[in-house]
Amino acid sequence: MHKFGMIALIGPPNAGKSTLMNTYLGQKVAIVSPKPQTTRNRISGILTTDDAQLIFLDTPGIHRLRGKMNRFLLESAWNALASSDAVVVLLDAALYCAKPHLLDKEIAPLVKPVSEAGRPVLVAVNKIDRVKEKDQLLPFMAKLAELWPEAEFVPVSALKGKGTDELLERILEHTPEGPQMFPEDQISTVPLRFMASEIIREKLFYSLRQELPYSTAVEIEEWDEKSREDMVVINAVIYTSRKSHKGMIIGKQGANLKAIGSQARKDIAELIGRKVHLELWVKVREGWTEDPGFLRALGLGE
Ligand code: GDP
Ligand code: K
Ligand code: MG
Repeated sequence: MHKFGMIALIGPPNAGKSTLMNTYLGQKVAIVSPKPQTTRNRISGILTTDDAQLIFLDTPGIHRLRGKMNRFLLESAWNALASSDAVVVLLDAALYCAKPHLLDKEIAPLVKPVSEAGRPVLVAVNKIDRVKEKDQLLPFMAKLAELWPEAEFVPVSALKGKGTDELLERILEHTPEGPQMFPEDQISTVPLRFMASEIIREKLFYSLRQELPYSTAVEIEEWDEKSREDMVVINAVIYTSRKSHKGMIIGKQGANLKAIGSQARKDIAELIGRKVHLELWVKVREGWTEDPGFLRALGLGE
């Protein structure tokens, strides 16, 4: 029997949703960073095995947010839930073992709305590699089971790939029968050029300090596979909402932008399996996070 299903990955920012998806796909599809809200759009990853195909819907973290863009982030998480066959809720076990009160603040509010969506719920108790006192884990799991009686619990480390096979088996138990929908070498339902723009955004996140990356967006202006036989030529624009940020992104004598560009070029080349020539530009566009037309153009709004 062949199975096909959509699996929503939800949970607070930084729980490890994007990391888990990338671990399953063995390739970087979703951007990962230690900063919350790195995942803006809903990104899907396709896992194809001999007898199943799973579409993982990676979502932005569910938390209280303000502003138009942020409302979109929240909506996209709930939409993923609505179109899924099963939901995996990720949580950072190390965080809640150290600060139990955060469990009530961040996870308890999810129980009712997620359970009411009527999908099977698997809770991936993540980052167990970081739980220092291992004997904390069992009482913690017991507390979780009390909080979320309808859920199944699987301790994992998404980063180290521990417990992830077990989690996958449990996911497959809840995956309906269905035919393979995508070719086996396709890793995402999202176009490559969008994935490339996400890679550039990831490098921005790593290289910029504080709040700055949240006011940036990346648009691929040109994706040329024909002009040059040996490589793909890509032109991308980094938009920022403030003039003062432009200089920070570019850095002294362009050093920062150059570093972002060379790191992104490597990852994009790996993603598409071809050499890449990448040009990055920085443009100021004031108020873009509140501009519905521009957000739509970036795929950040309906
Ligand atoms: P998301 O916001 O839920 O998508 O979380 P990310 O996947 O972006 O991960 C947030 C941070 O947690 C990153 O720095 C990851 O490397 C880290 N992380 C994710 N899973 C694990 C894990 O199992 N163990 C450890 N130690 N770190 C993890
Ligand atoms: K993150
Ligand atoms: Mg993410």
